[in-house]
Amino acid sequence: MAHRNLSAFLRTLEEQGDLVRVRERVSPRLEIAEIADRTVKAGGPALLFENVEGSKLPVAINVFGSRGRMLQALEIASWQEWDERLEFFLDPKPPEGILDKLKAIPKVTELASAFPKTVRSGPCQEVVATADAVDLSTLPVLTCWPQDAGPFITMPLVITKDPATGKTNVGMYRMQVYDRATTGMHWQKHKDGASQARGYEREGRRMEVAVAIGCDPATVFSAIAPLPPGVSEFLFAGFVRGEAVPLVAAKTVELLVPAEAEIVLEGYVDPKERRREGPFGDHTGFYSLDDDFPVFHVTAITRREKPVYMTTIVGRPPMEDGFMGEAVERLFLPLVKKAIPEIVDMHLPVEGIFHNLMIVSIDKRFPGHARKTMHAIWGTGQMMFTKTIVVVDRDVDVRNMAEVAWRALTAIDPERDIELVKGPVDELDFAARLPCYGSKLGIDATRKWKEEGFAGRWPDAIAMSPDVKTKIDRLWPSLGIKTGRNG
Ligand SMILES: Cc1cc2nc3c(=O)[nH]c(=O)nc-3n(C[C@H](O)[C@H](O)[C@H](O)COP(=O)(O)O)c2cc1C
Ligand SMILES: [Mn+2]
Repeated sequence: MAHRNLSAFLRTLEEQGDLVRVRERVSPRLEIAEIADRTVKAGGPALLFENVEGSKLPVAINVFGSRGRMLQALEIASWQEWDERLEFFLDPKPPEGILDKLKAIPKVTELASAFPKTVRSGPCQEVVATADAVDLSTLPVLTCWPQDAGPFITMPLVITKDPATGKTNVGMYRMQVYDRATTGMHWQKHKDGASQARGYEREGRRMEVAVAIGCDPATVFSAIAPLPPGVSEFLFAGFVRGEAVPLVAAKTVELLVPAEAEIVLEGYVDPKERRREGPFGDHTGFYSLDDDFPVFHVTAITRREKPVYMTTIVGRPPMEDGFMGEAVERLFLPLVKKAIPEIVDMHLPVEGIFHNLMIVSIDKRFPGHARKTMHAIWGTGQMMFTKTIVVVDRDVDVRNMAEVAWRALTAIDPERDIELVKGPVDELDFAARLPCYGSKLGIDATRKWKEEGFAGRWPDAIAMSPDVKTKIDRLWPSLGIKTGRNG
C-alpha cells in the first residue's frame, strides 16, 4: 500500500527510528536551516520541528535526506526492482500462449490503476481561507541563508494547465514570500511551467495556479522528475507508488490538486508582471543573484485542520536534493538507455549539482561513438544542461570516482579528445558568458581505435591472473600479514 499522505510517511519513519521530533523552540530564520544542514551532512534522520517561532505549524525537513528514505518514499525496494518493473513496459513482448497472457494482466492493471482519480472532497480543504483571510505569514516559511532576500517556499508543487492542450503540469519551483498574499514564481525559462506561462502571455490572459505543499512522498518527488512536456507528473507518481493519486477540484481555480495535501495555495500569475526575486542560497552552493521573475497572487489558502509544513534547504552539497537527484538518475536510467542505447551506465556525482558533471559508460561500436553519445545527451530533455560529459568504456564503474579519474585521465590526449560545443546551459550557471547560454565540454575517455586515427598500441590494464589470486586467497590467512594498520 502506498503512503497515503505526508503524515503517514512521517509515522512510518518515526516507527523505524528515522525521524526525530524537535521540541526545542527554534526560529524559521536560519536556525532550522543550520540544524537541517548539519543533520543531512552527518547522514541523520528526517526532522519534525514542533515548536517554531511565529507559527503554529510544525515543519518537516530532510524527509528525503538519505538513500534509504528516498527509496522508501518511492516504495521501491531497490533500483534493480525498478528496472525489472519498467522492463515490461519498455520492452513488451507479445504474449505467447495463454500463460503469458495471464501473466500480462496484472501488469496492464498496474498501469491502468496508476491514472490519477478525481474524488469529491479531500482533507486538503478542511479549512478554507479566502480574500482578507489569506495570510502567508501564518506559515513557518524558512529563511535559509544569511544573504537570502527573505523567506522562500522551497518544496512547492506548482500546478498549472497548458492553455492550448489543457494538460496539467506539476513542477517544483521555489517561491519567495513577498507579503501576506504574494510570492515570486521562480520557474526557469526551460521548464514546463514557464513554457505554459508563455502560452497565456501570448493570449494575454491570467494563468491560474495552484500550489500544493506537503503530499505523499511520491507525489512530491514527481514535481522534480524531468518528464517530457505533456507527460503527467500525477500519472508518474501513481505509477511509481503503485496507486493512483487522488485529486480534488480546487476551491477557486479550475485545477485539480492532490486531495491528501497538507496545504494548497490558489491564485494566479499575471503574464506581464515581473518582480525582483532573490538572492537565494542555491543548490550550486552559491547565492543565485536577484533577477526578475513572475509573481504569484494567492487568492485562497486551503489546508488540513492540522497541517505539516514540508520544506527543504539547498546549499553546498551534499544536501537533501542530492538524494532526490540520485533517485532521478536511477529512475530514468532505463529510459535514457532506450533513447541512447549505447549507454551502459550513467552517474551524476553530487558535487556536480545535477548539471555540471556526468560520467557515462558506453558500449563503443564505431569510430566517434563517444562523441555521438555526448551530442545525444546534449539533445535530450534537461540533460541538455550537462556542462561536462566524460565518456568511458563499458568496463569502468561510473560510480567509483577513483576508478573514473584513473581510467579517464590515462585515456586522454586532451587536445584530441575534447569536444567543445555551445548551447543552452542551466539558468543557475553563473559562470556562463550569458544567462542560459554558454559552452559545454565533452571528454572522450574511451580507448582509442585505429579507425579514429590512433597510431599507437593501447595497453591492457594490469590485473593478476585468476589462478594465482585463488591460490593466494587460500594461503592468505596463514601468511600472518596484518593489513590496515597504517590506514
Ligand atoms: C528542492 C528543489 C528546488 C527546485 N527549485 C527550482 C526552481 O526554483 N526553479 C526551477 O525552474 N526548477 C527548480 N527545481 C528543478 C525542477 O523542479 C525540475 O527541473 C523539474 O523537472 C521541473 O518540472 P518541469 O519539467 O515540469 O518543468 C528544483 C528542484 C528541487 C529538487
Ligand atoms: Mn513537466
